[in-house]
Amino acid sequence: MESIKDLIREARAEIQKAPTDRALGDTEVKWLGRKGRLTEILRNLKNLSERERKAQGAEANRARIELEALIRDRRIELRSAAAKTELARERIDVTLPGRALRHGRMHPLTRALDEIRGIFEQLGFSAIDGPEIETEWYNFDALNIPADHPARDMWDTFWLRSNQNLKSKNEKGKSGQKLLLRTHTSPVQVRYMEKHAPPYRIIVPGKVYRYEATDASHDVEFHQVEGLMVDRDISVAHFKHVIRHFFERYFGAKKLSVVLRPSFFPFTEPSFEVMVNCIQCDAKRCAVCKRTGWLEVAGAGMVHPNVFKNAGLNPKGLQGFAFGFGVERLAMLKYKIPDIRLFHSSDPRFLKQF
Ligand code: FA5
Repeated sequence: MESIKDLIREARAEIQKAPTDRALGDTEVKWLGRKGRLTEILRNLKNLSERERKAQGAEANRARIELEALIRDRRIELRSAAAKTELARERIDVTLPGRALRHGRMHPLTRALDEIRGIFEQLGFSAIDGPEIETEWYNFDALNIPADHPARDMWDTFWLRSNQNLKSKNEKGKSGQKLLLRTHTSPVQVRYMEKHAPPYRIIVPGKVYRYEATDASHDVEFHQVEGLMVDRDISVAHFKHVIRHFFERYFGAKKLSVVLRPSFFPFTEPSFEVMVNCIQCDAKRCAVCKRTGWLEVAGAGMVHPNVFKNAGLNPKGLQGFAFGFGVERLAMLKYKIPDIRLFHSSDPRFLKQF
């Protein structure tokens, strides 16, 4: 039988040399495991004479206790060294410059819509909503644009396939009406007048859709703001004042010239195109105003009597103006944005400028 003293010496050296916790585990198994060398000695004690058994048994038990203690100490040593290495590796250098947080910001269109709403609210106009999925009646017929009228071509339309579920009273009993994505915010004029008694002073900011090719100033989905002011004696002079005040405030211009050019909309009579002097070049003639010194900013006119009738009102003694402008186009002018498609690009280089 090996001398227990030699064994202990050998085991002690191995324990001290174990480089890792895992290697120490192997050493522990090698000496104290079920088939370990010291375990073997303890197991063989029964084959010895009683005298030898007593002497060796006591020595082997002492050896076991000593090895267990050595292993425990070495394990603590190795684990704390490993933890130190880990901590050093994970050390955070608090003096390194931090990464700047990117702040979210308002989309330029949201800003434009908020500003527009704010200016009109100060003039006593209330902002009203309407549905984006509209019936043929509200988008066209009620606005004095009957089917087959060539004026329908002014608005290239996205028609929807489903013609179901149009039985509500609002649809004037016209169930089976064709549905479409509204091409302008004007249908809300009729929807509002049906439910409220005059006088009116509303704006309708909202999304509209047109089935047309896109380019730098045309999109298939854009925003309009409709305006409607109706009472017994509202005239073109009132309109001119309101619209000039609005554009002066929106563009931050001290004095803006507004010119109404004759135009045609089936739902207004007379109808105008609203022109303002170019805020970009101050009439010095630039590419934005196509060297005319004027910008076309809205369509407008005096509400046609047929529109009052279609909303269930008696047009006698009622008069007022309506207008509609494109929000993207106004924001493009104000912030010098060269292409309308940038609004939907989600490009952070564009968005972070606002
Ligand atoms: C209309 O939509 C009329 N409903 C406006 C109106 C309201 C007239 C009330 C009279 C009374 P128009 O199709 O011109 O009109 O469009 C109005 C504005 O929407 C235009 O001046 C323009 O600024 C904007 N717009 C029109 N088409 C597009 C497009 N494809 N992309 C972006 N903006 C557009």
